[in-house]
Amino acid sequence: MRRGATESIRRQRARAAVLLLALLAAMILPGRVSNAAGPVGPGTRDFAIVTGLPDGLPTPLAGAGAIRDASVIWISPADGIEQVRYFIDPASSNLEYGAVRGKPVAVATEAPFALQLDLESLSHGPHTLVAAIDLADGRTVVKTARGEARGESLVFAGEAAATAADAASPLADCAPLACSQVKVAAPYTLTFDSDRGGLEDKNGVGTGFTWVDKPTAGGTGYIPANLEVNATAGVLSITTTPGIAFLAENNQDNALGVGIDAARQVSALETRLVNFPAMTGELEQAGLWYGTDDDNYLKLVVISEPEGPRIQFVEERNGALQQQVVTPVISLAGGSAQLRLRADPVRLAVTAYYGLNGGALQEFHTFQTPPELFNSDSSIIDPAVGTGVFGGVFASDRFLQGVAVFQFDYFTLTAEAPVLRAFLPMLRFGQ
Ligand SMILES: [Ca+2]
Ligand SMILES: [Ca+2]
Repeated sequence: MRRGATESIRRQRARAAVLLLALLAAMILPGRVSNAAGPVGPGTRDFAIVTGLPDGLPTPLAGAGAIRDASVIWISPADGIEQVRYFIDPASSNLEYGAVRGKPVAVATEAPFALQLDLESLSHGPHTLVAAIDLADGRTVVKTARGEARGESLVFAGEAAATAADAASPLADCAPLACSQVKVAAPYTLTFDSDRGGLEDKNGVGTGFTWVDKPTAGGTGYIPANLEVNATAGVLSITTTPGIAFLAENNQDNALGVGIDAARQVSALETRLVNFPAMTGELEQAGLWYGTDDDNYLKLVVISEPEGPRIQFVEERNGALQQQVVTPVISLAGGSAQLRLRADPVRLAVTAYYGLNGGALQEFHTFQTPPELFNSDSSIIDPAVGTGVFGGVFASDRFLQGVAVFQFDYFTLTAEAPVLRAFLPMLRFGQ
């Protein structure tokens, strides 16, 4: 009995030690903390494509290893979902519309919104599975998973591997500025009513931005002739080109930004668009971007879709669509849209907010994002710049015949100290 009791205590101690190690690991590896904590609060709940056997626990698809013929996939949680449209290898032109266009391979209209994949119909090789989750409140959330079909199974190896092209040169091209000017200290406020130095507009007036994301497709991406600081009105006007960063396009012009100390602070980027041009449904768009390059970024935009304008929040990861969410059609009758991105390096999460026509800012959606968006990969950081993460404003007319002019009232970068949530369970453990 005594021996048994001692072993029981030993086992408890061993378990406690394992728990302590797990907690320490969670503190060292912020990704674990974020995954364990997950998105919290109303409006930030997120969906995942999951799989499992009918009587088993659901596993997120990316971590599932393989789907075999007995497996189905579904969406978790099911609350608030009206229907799920599943696509396999959709054309990127269909993904560019916030709610996803084209003919789905299946539409699930009842919880748990499941799909039984016909694995034998898939050719050997890589495939992209896309779930367009239409919510009862009119939003559509889009989630993707990439797998490799091998006969009777579909193997999900996690995320798409970074391509060689993604491995940026460690030496940044900061022209026309010096690399030491790129990273800015928060708070950083541009109201466009004076010359703030940095990148100049067509009249030689400084916009205050210090970085242009260089398009992978070529060129500098900096077209000062399309930029104008109107100091009287206090706005920055960007005249568009059709270029965009979306997937393999990588030809966005004038993606203006600043260098951000993304690892050490919760960074909030904010802007307000005013005096909208005619929105003609050709995917004209303008808003905020945040990321490392044109294949690894988030954008939060007002986008003109055929049904009307919407707010769209997108994550592109390694050149592929990772996730996106759009609002129902909105009214811009009041003539302004406020956009905010809040990037949290501890939770590895970015939350989007928007406010319309002078109304209050409301929380839109939170994406879990990779550590690379928080300067985890020092190999791509030029020490002269001191960050590999940037963010700012951009605009594109996309499919419009002609140009659009978008006006930005301000841009701000503010910072808060990150909250180390991992300490909370540590304190409870010690009691
Ligand atoms: Ca202003
Ligand atoms: Ca891209």
